[in-house]
Amino acid sequence: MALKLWDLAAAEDDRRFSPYCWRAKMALAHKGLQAETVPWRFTEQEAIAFSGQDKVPVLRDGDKEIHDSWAIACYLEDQYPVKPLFGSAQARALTYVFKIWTESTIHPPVLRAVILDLFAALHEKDQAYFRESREKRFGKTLEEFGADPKQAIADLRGALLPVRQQLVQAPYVCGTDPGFADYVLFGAFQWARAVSPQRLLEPDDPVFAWRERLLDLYGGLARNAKGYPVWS
Ligand SMILES: N[C@@H](CCC(=O)N[C@@H](CS)C(=O)NCC(=O)O)C(=O)O
Repeated sequence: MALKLWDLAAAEDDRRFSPYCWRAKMALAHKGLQAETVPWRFTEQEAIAFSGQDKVPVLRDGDKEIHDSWAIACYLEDQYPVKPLFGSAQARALTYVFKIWTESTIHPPVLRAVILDLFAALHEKDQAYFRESREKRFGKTLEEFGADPKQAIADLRGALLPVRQQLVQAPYVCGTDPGFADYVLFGAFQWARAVSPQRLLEPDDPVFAWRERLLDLYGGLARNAKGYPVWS
């Protein structure tokens, strides 16, 4: 297979929890492309050293190497123009803003809600690295960072307001059809679902119904992936 994606895995090879890798997998499926996914752990730096950096997703397409989920989306859009992920130059620019918003406003409360479950789900060879690198980043212990999942979930639900306003008038963030902005936000939910039974959304939330639609796309690619059932 020409396409290969290095994809973050937890203790089990098939528990894939990176929000950035989920974006890339949904984008590949959107384009109708099949990729072999390679389970990768934080401490397997040498396996992706060929990319010249230390993070996943990394995509190999024939003799090309692309890393960073945004770069992968742009590469797929330009290389495989069928079924656009953005649709226009303006939409690409606005999706970039949405990606930054998601990472700065949505990722933090999701991580606060699930971090202790995530830590428990990691491969044991990754646990010391994860604890040390994240505690340095947060300036507190994992236990302190994840001490109030209830508040984190309340913060997340509040932060989703602009998306919720859109989802009462259209099935997707991108309107009538899903696009890369949907996959960017959905990655955050797959991150949580892969490692934690926390109930992030209530069934009467329009974001819940949107997540159901995303879970069902492409033959249930995301729903069939190892993770906790979403509550209904
Ligand atoms: N901006 C990058 C971020 C990628 C990223 O942070 N990936 C994480 C996994 S979720 C990673 O590989 N981290 C390696 C590490 O922390 O050492 C993207 O959008 O792809």
